[in-house]
Amino acid sequence: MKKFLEIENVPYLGKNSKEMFSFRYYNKDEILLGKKMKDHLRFAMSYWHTINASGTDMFGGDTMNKNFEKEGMEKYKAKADFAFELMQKLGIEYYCFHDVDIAPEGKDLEESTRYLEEMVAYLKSKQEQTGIKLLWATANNFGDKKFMSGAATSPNADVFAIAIGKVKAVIDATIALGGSGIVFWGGREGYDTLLNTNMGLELDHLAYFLTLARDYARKKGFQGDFYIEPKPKEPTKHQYDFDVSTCIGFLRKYKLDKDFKMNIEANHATLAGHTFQHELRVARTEGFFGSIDANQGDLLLGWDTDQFPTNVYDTTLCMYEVLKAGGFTNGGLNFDAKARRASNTFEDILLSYIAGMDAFALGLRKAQKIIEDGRIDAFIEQRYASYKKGIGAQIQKKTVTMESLYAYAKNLSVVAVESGRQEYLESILNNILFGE
Ligand code: XLS
Ligand code: NI
Ligand code: NI
Repeated sequence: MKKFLEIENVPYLGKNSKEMFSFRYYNKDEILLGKKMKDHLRFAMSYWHTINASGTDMFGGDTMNKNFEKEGMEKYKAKADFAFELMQKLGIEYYCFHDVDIAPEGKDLEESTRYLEEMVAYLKSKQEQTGIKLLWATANNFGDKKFMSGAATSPNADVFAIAIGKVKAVIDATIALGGSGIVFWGGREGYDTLLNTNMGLELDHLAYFLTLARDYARKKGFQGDFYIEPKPKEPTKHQYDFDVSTCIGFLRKYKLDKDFKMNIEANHATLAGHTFQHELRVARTEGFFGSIDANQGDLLLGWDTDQFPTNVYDTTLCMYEVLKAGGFTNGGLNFDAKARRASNTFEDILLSYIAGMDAFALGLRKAQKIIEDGRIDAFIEQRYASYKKGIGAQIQKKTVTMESLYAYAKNLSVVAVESGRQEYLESILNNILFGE
């Protein structure tokens, strides 16, 4: 088996390739539906899982060392070198980070910001050398002890102030690096017990926090998107950003809906009791589709396992929603995913990205087939045909009244509701996925 350092880049060798370090479905410059695959998919590397996570879990320590035998700032520079080398090998053009992923933390906000700025300058030069871009950045406002009861929703005002200060530094970093998004995932913005929680106050604070961030970033000329990343629980028992619907209601209430979209994570959708496709569909229908944290959970485990996505049904239905939403604008597919604890070599990092990228490339190819095949879309269209004529057309035009509908309906005795044909449609999906 080849070693990480021996692999210059991962080539596309087609679906019959037995070469371990090759793409079988992801052919980045191939045109599908008028666009290069890489521009449909806009893959991004997540710094926290890929560059920092080292296998630690609740029951044991590191299984991998990603310190490159360096300390302090030098360690973070070595990590950045590795990050860009990895992205180049894989042909990944975007990355995402938290403030604390890219730079060490200082004794206070001022010192941390200085370190961050130094690393931003370093990353900027790497971006210029390679053409790799920042997809989005975010503030880690959940890891440190002071955030134990939340950040924007902390009962302590000093914590609110430090947290927004960190967001300011992240906004400045995003602008400096030309990033197209800023993510807010409310790690501990929620509660563990209502016995100690003023929910109304916390929600108001959260909205004010986001408003301050939005206004500051816009004032500084940021034109990209702000994203809320919904998640129902973990680490708190109940997170305020529960799911896409909840977040949209919140954003509309506080008049943040023009600037904020959704960053939808597959594993968070399933934790909320939804499918990944459901969350994407809600966002698309409501005009909030933004970006995606591409991963998958394990349905037998009740937490955010952040596995690399390999389930082709899910990637296909995801890409179907993305295509129907008109594709990504500022967003992309960020692999918020990590190789398993026991997949602990640098080669595994490559192999897990290859698995995820190929699963989405295959999903894109299959989603295109679903659309071109047309049977599923035609079925849905036909299913609502009663709204195209007669009383249905009037309902559709909203020209009826309660009285007119009553008069119409009062003598309808036999109503022929047609079959939903679920099993037939599932077999069509299988036919499209495996029919050749
Ligand atoms: C955690 C989240 C997190 C966000 C960024 O569950 O997915 O990684 O994507 O803070
Ligand atoms: Ni995420
Ligand atoms: Ni997550």
